[in-house]
Amino acid sequence: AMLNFEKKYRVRGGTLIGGDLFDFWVGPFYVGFFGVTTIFFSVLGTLLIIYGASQGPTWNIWQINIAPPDLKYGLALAPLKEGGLWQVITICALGAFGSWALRQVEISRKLGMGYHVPVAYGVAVFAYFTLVVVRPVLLGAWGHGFPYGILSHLDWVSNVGYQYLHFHYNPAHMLAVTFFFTTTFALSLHGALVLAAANPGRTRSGAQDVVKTAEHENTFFRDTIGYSIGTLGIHRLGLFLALSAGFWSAVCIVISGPFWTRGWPEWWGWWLNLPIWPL
Ligand code: UQ2
Repeated sequence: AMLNFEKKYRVRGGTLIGGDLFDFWVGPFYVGFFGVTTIFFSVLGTLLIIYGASQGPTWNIWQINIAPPDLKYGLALAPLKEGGLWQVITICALGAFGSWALRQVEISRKLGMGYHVPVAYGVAVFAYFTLVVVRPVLLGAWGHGFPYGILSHLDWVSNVGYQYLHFHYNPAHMLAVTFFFTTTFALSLHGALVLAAANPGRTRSGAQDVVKTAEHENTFFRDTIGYSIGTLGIHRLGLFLALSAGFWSAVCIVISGPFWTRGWPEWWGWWLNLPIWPL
């Protein structure tokens, strides 16, 4: 069933491809050209993962693994059962993610909104793209991509980390981790503040109190730390922090190998090499 206010948002237009052809809804879902391509790539990719699992040694959900090609194949296409499946699944994943982003763009245009949502989503896709395409290409082999499997991708992260001795000394990794933590900190402050304003409890006379306003939210933070970033500001800050986390994650992995091949602790030698130290 459609809520009666929903009708007013079911407007024509805003499509990038296909004109009116796919400009319709199925139940609550907008379809569009990119809805069709999203379904196509998602279903094909999922079936290929299931086929890959059927060719492997186990159906144990934790142990299923679809590995990228051996390094000897370089940047060429590999035989299906020797990493070729991983290559096709990667194409399906990027096809689905790209389609999903463009579907967000079409819906944004249809509603006359900014492109903030597809841009934000695009940063997550960019981080994945960096991991499975940019870095492998820079290193000269698809075998540098990560394997698709629950435990196997964890092992990959651990092994690649140890390859650089102590990954936490990677300065871009430090920035990424700091942004991830700051994002959760900001969201916890924001979530708590909004819920606190919306759930005022009872007044001293015992009557149910009314919901508080943005002025109360500002006052809470001015009273506690002398500064309020504001109701619009907290959302700008949250978007910046979250996108920065994804961005520096991509940077920290793409520089590991293509830019720096030794242990990350050693990178900090630049500090000791400054010409400011007495003999
Ligand atoms: C705020 C505000 C909100 C908020 C929050 C703040 C009224 C509803 C959480 C407070 C946030 C500040 C002071 C920034 C903290 C900085 C970092 C890096 C975490 O002022 O406006 O709107 O939700």
